[in-house]
Amino acid sequence: MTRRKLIAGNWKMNETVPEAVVLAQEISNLMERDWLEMVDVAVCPPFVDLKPVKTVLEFDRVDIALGAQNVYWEPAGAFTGEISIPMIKEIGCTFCIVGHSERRNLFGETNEDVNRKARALIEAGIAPIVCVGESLSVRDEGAYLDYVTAQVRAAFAGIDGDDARTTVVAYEPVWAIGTGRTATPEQAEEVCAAIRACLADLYDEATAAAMRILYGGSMNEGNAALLLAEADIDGGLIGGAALKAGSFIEIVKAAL
Ligand code: 3PY
Repeated sequence: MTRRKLIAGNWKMNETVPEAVVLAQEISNLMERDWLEMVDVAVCPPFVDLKPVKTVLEFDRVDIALGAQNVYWEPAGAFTGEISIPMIKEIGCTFCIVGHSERRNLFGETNEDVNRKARALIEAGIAPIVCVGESLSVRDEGAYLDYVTAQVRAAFAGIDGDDARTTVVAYEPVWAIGTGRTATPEQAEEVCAAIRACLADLYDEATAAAMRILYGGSMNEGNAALLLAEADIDGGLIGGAALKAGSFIEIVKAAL
């Protein structure tokens, strides 16, 4: 099964609106349009930047998808400070990151929250990018495969196989996020293969083989090619390197 690779930039809490417009414009300028026939590319800016970035991408007619970094599962109501799925859908988001370790660790997001968000996104036709990954202490204790696959099982609870196929999983070891330390291709592949085996167990081989599993955690232009060459790594969720148009473009090229 050949899976089309996905390179998604997670801009995190970076870029004011004018800065985001410049970055989107730089990415658009550097992106050869025929690359986008071979690889899927998405950018996930902060909420306030979504519309201005969408405007740049639409004006340039560049087929780069838009994703949000988080969302709340209720459609509307008294949830001060939250952003709903209809809001991001109206702007044109086709992806939404859920359960990034920064949200789990800094904002107390639980496996149950991740599952509710993923289910609500699927219902609305937006593909969740479900993030999973172990901390350094879990890795050092040795039970990291059990830990990560338990996160996967919790995130996919109540989601059927057809819907699961529309989602993306991102393996992001917490010890490799924002630390400049990257998992080796072998370390990343070991966990991505275990995630695929877990999905095959939850659903079936065909469903697992159809689903994209990304690696995230300090992927950059220097290490992307080797990581992306692994059998079960179908793309990258890119942090810091997504904020430099030239670096992001090199990662896209590595995925071709
Ligand atoms: C990183 O690369 O640091 C990320 O967290 C990507 O989501």
